[in-house]
Amino acid sequence: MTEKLVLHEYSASGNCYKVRLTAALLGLALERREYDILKGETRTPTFLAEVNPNGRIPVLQIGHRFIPESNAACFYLADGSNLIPEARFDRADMLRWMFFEQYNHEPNIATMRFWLAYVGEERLTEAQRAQMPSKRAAGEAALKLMDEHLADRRFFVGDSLSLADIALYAYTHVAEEGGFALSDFANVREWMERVAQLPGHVAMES
Ligand SMILES: N[C@@H](CCC(=O)N[C@@H](CS)C(=O)NCC(=O)O)C(=O)O
Repeated sequence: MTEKLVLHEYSASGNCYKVRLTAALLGLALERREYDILKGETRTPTFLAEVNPNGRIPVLQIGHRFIPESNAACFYLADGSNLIPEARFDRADMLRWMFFEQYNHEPNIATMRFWLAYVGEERLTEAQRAQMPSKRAAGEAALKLMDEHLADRRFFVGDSLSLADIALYAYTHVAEEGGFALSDFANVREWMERVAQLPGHVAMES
């Protein structure tokens, strides 16, 4: 890649970690720019006008162009690499898990983690508190589905690491910070260990 890659991020965010992990596994250099989302730094007029009108990180900057949405940013970095399966079915299956991550997993597991570990339970609004039981149940259902899928597989798609694993690993490996017990999900725990052992793997706080 010839253009400079800049990651606009909040380093404790799993969505941002997905992009850093993808880049690390591919040996790509990223310049990092930190924003404090607890202080609304992605909601300033400048950020909205120049980086992402949706007011969120991560955003991958490629030269003068910007790709918001973590999974799209990972796809940009990995396009043409072995993190994207060659077989047509497997590529679609990889996308299936990445959409599952965004719809069934991240809105429950990541949100619970953010509320409990970063905002603090005592500072949640009544509306947020009221959503906690349903988010907990939906997060547990997502983990159970993953655990069942991994019963006879090493990785989510085919027999090697793909972006599906990276997308799901990011918030699963810190799910306990959101109050989710991983002790019941042995297959998930073994898969997380497999991902953590990969050459080039970087930890979230790196
Ligand atoms: N679907 C988006 C979600 C992005 C997102 O929710 N980012 C959060 C941090 S993980 C954020 O920027 N929050 C700050 C805000 O909404 O003001 C993705 O996968 O990148």
